[in-house]
Amino acid sequence: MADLRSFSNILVTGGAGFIGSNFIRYLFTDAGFSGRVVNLDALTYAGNPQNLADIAAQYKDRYIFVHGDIRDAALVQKLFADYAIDAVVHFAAESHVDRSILDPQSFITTNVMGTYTLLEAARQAWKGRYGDDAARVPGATGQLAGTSMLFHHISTDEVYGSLGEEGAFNETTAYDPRSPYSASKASSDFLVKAYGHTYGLPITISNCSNNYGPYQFPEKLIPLMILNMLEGKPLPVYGDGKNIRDWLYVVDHNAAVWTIMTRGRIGETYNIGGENEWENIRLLHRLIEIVSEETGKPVWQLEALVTYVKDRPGHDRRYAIDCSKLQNELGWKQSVSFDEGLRHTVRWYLDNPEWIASVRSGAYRSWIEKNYEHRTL
Ligand code: NAD
Ligand code: TDX
Repeated sequence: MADLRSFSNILVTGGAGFIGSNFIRYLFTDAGFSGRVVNLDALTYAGNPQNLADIAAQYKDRYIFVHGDIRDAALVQKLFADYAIDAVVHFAAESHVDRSILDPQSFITTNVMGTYTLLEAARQAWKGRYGDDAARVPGATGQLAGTSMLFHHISTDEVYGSLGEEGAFNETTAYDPRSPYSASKASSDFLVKAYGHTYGLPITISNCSNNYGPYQFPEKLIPLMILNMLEGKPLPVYGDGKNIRDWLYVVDHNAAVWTIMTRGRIGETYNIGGENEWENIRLLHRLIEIVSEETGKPVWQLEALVTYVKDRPGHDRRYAIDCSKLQNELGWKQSVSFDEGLRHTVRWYLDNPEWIASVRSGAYRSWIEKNYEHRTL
């Protein structure tokens, strides 16, 4: 299928985090992108510019890192002007559900206000270039033929709420966010949709299931469990361990994002998923087998670390994604099997002890110490 649009200067927000850094790597190494990337990241505890040290060295003229905040309107406006931004991929967010339960404020300011700040800067910078507000025909997409501007918003399946034993979320499922994190992401999705409808801003949105892979901060289930196994620490399973998540390898997520950016219909939402549902406890047993095979630690020794702890408040029971729209309309398919992806991820954490040491900064450790109570019975 032919690409509908191409870009010259892409503003990636949150490009020092897990998915964003993998996305920038994907742009330079797999996507055939020949333009310039501006990576705007505030370097919170989750942002690590080292994730892209090799890319920064290799693509000096085409990769620009800006240490700054998406809530800083003057900075964001200046970036649009200075770098003639024609596309935004908006990853920057507070992303961890447990943190949102303990301290929701930054989730609201970054995920909601930050998204608004970016949308407004895009609207002002692109005014008149995609069909300006006054001239726009109501109901039209707002994009003029031949223009390539695009605001792509990265969202999550968590906005749809929690499923029972059957069924899957599709793009028409009603929003029902249940944690401060998912409520803040839902709010940002609505703002993006509103800018599309009201101002004709050329937008697309993707809602993806749980990602895993290299560079994921070790607060999320898979890297936390891998590192705790390596260090002989307890493996905390929330509640009865039977909550279900759908898992997708991060590179497959990013390939889907690029597919939507280059070929997706303006104004549309696309769900992205792995068709790969796992109960947390079953996933942990599989991970234990892989870590055992890769390290020689006996399975029984790792199994002995499994510790059931108090459940996450409001813990969503099951997520599952119907991504047939993306598959049928745009021809996206995932390429990495779960077993392959998990093994690659385990090896990556084994091979990168310096990365682990660097993300385990004082700030991260003190957060865990302060909040560890939440994790124990
Ligand atoms: P992450 O926490 O690893 O990275 C977030 C990045 O955003 C960090 O580099 C951080 O420094 C930056 N950031 C935070 N606040 C900022 C601010 N105010 N200004 C500028 N930069 C800021 O998150 P992730 O897992 O890579 O998730 C990226 C996006 O994907 C998020 O929008 C998240 O909601 C979404 N998402 C994640 C998953 C998942 O499984 N991780 C699944 C679906 C959707
Ligand atoms: O120590 C743990 N023990 C445990 O049982 C942790 C950290 C998690 N869990 C459970 C909670 C969830 O059921 O494992 C599951 C996965 O937890 P997380 O890795 O925290 O992910 P989740 O809450 O599902 O949210 C993730 O996927 C959707 C990302 O963090 C979000 O950013 C994304 O939007």
